[in-house]
Amino acid sequence: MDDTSRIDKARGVLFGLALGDCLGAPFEDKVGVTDAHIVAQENAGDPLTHTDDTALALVLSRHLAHRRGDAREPSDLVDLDQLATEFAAAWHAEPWRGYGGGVTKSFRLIVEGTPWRQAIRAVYPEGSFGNGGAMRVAPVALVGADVAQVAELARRSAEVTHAHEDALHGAVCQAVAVHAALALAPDEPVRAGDFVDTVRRAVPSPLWQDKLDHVIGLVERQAGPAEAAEVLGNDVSAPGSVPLALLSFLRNAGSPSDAVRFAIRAGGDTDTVASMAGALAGAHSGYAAWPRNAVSRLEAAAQLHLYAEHLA
Ligand code: R7I
Ligand code: MG
Ligand code: MG
Repeated sequence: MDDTSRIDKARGVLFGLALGDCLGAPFEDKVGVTDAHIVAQENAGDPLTHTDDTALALVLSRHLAHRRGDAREPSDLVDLDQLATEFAAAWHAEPWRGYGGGVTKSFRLIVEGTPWRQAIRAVYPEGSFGNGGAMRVAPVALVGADVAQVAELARRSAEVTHAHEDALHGAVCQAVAVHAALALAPDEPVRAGDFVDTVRRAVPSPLWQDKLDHVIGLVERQAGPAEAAEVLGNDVSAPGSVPLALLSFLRNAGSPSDAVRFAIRAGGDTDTVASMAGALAGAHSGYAAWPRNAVSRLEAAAQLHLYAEHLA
């Protein structure tokens, strides 16, 4: 792949992540949302404001961009102590971005000086199974050389806030899927069976295998958003949202705006599911496939361009 296509795809990922977050946020837990409602949001005149999903993806992008020069081993790209501090500082600077209840408490403890490993078990002793690790993970897919590296970086980026195995599987699932979508040419059809098999090998747990089987079944019977949410879930847990994002992409491959709209119409945690679906769709189709009017109004557009160029 030449440099121009790599940068276009990296922009596709980061702008898709941010656009899904911004467009999905106003529809959280709303029922009866139609494409017309979402299109009106896409075409509204005001700047598009993001939530915690994009805020923390920007922190992770900056972290990876800064560490690229020094990293001797690929795993050095994520410095756990430093990343935990950077995430907590981002929350502290903008606590109004819509953060989850558990991470809010952990971040406060970290800012006050509690070591992160202790802080992240203060609310949920087994660790949070929220989708926070998965929602922000896409940038690691831009820097990992292969599936094994992407999976390792995904786990490291997630474990500084989420200790529960399902949250870590969620981050790995999303990151490996973004990596697989980056490897396809924009005009190449996505073979859902092969695509899901690649992801499946990275998340060896009965719950995730079952979820991914359902994804294949829903693709085969061309399920709509309501049925998808019913079968896969659409909540703030990692297993209840990452598979729905993957399905939203697979059901609308080659048409990124439709992938985001599908995710929003599925309801529930719409900012996060649409953001993850947007990262996947952008990884496949590239930046040029996003509506120019909407991406130019993203609050963080300048930073997204910068990090996409750095990480590509
Ligand atoms: O995972 P996290 O960063 O949340 C991300 C979500 C996204 O939808 C964002 O857009 C934002 O709205 O929040 O934050 P956590 O607080 O770790 O987890 C999110 C939620 O998952 C928590 O507030 C709980 O409702 C739930 N949760 C749990 N509930 C019971 N027991 C997570 N872990 C547990 C648990 O162990
Ligand atoms: Mg959010
Ligand atoms: Mg959310």
